[in-house]
Amino acid sequence: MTPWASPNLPRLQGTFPGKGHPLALWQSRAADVVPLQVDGSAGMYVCGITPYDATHMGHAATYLTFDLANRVLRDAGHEVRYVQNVTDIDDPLLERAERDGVDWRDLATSEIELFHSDMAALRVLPPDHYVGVVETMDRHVATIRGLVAKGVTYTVPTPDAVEAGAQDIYLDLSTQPTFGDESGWSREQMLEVFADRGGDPDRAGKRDALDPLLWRVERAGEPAWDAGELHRGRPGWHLECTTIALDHLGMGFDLQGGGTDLIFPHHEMSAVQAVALTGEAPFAKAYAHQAMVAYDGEKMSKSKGNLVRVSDLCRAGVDPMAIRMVLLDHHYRTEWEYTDGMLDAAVKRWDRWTRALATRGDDSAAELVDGIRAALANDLDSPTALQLVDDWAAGPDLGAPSPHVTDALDALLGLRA
Ligand code: 5CA
Ligand code: ZN
Repeated sequence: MTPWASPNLPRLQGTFPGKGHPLALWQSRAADVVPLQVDGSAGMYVCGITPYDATHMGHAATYLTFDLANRVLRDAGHEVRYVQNVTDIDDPLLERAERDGVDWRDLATSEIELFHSDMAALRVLPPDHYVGVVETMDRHVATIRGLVAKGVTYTVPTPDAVEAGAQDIYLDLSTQPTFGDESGWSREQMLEVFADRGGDPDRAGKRDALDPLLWRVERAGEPAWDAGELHRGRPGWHLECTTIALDHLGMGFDLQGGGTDLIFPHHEMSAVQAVALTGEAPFAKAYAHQAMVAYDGEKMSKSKGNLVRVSDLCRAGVDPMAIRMVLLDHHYRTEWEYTDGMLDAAVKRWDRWTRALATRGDDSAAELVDGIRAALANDLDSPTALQLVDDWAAGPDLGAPSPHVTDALDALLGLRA
């Protein structure tokens, strides 16, 4: 798929001395903030949307977090290979299309377009490889074939299959000693959320309640694709991210990202499937997860409907840079609840900054940029970075514009008037 158009990304190396610091991120396994061990170019995989409703502030927070990571890595001198998927076939999309009486393909197409305009408005750098599941179905089938050939799968009787005798395929987790390494969760923790997050712990015929679905054979009225001896069907959710990350980055890529609701099962299963297929580990060398953004006392979610949509705010005339500032003002590892007052405060803050950029001069630009670089490299501490800009903006008026600070705010924070 073609992603949204890229905003301009000013290069700071020519203007400011040195370059950005190496990015360090909190790793729950190490219980510490750890520098990424990037060797040359950096590979980053961020789980993309399931396009059945519009981008809300929670999604936007997640994509902005990895936009910051992308900007910090580039400013540190790395080329970034950024990969993002689009879950353009999955149960939630089919269910919403059915509920609304629309074709699931049309729903996906219109929501993907809306997502693109939201990302472009927020000045998020697009991925280099932006990959839908439907357009790469052969690759997902190839992954399953590879797993079947390894002898780590089994089939489960599927009486409601369209084709008599066709059976759903599962991964046998008892063959995978690395299962659990990504999340570090106990079996009890896993079982507690599995059903709520797309799993099917009670499916009759499974060897273990947690075994992930790899291939769902065709049911009446559901879309399905040819897969030869596997029978027509469609992949289980986690499989797409295994396949797409391996195809574009290979094992041992630098960073996988998403919201904390993806820690388990999604990232755990994507990783264990890749290990099962390749016999190598790890899948991703590091992970980062955006804490959930709430609204009206609950996690903001498309399924619950308690949403603040980016597109609605933009249509109401809100400056996307104010939206970006609201998001940047919260550290990615802290849960927070969106309130309307946050936008008003951000509009005023952005106004103070843009006035300072017109008259504050560039005399202390290098010092400011050093501070922003250090804050962002330290576990993407954007609230501290914003505070530094506040302090700078409150400084003496030198009666001259600040082109270097303007470029730095753009390159590092994605903020430009
Ligand atoms: N397509 C899958 C990933 S392969 C998916 O989770 N899609 S999604 O549309 O449901 O979510 C897109 C991204 O937004 C995910 O990384 C998810 O973790 C994140 N996300 C969803 N809700 C919130 C929220 N309330 N706060 C923060 N991030 C969220
Ligand atoms: Zn994913």
